[in-house]
Amino acid sequence: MIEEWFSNNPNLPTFAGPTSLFRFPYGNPEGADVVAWGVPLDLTTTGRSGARLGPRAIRAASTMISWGKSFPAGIDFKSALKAVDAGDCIFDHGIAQDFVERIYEFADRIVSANAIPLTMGGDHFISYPVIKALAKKHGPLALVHFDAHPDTWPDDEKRTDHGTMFYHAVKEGLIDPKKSVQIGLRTYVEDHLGILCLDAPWVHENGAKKTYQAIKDRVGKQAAYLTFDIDCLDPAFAPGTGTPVPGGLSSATALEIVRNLNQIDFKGYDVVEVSPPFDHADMTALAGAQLLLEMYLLAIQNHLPAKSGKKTKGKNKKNINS
Ligand SMILES: [Mn+2]
Repeated sequence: MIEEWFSNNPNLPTFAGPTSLFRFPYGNPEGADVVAWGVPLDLTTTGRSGARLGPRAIRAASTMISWGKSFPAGIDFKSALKAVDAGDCIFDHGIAQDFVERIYEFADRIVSANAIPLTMGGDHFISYPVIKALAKKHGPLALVHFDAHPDTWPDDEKRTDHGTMFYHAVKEGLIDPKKSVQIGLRTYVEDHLGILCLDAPWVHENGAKKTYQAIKDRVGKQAAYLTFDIDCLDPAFAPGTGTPVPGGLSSATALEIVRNLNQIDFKGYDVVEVSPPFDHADMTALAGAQLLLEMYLLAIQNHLPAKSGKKTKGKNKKNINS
């Protein structure tokens, strides 16, 4: 029956059945802890397009890792939280000026439902309206930003693209640069706007452990947002992207860093810039899906203590009173 297709049935074939992210059931944000959703937009790319096909490819690739328990912690992630796939943000590609508001509305609905957005891009611009919706609730966010590019190139007020949206986000006070950090960069920008930059050579020299420790030191207890542009990975590991730059992180290094970002108060996560037309053997889509799984596991670690803490507190109170 249809519900079995979304269950943790070990006999569920990876090559057939539904392609929601991690085979989460489809559903609305209200009542969910984590909401996966896609933003199939690539209208602001400066290089090769195709990231509009990213959400579909990431979902399909995710069926390969949607079963069993997580590695290495052995978390039964399918039942740890209430997670849903809320589908894709819909906008009319013929009304380009409309899409910022459409993405913001979708993100705001997730945030208003007290759920954590787990977003699939789309080009990197899509992080901007999501951050805007989160900052409205939580104040300026610490940005943890994996990328080959700074995306803080200066821009004027009338335009934004996938290389300038964080310039606007800092200028608008959506991001707190003093608490923010960029990882894996290998393109030059004159001004990082006060954001700490651990560029790719720094990560290669210092390794994963010093990198995640530096990120945690930088962010502290600030409400944070994790965004992963897949081009942070070397093109050898992620060829399917619009603006690849040689000299990037390996999948192994990136996964180790992200896996160890527990104890950061992430309010949302995304993976962007997966462009299936330039991919081979689904390797970039699979890397994106694996990173989203690591982010979801972070959400479980961060969310569960709060949930069970509330329950315990309630129970204790009741016991004392009774
Ligand atoms: Mn990039």
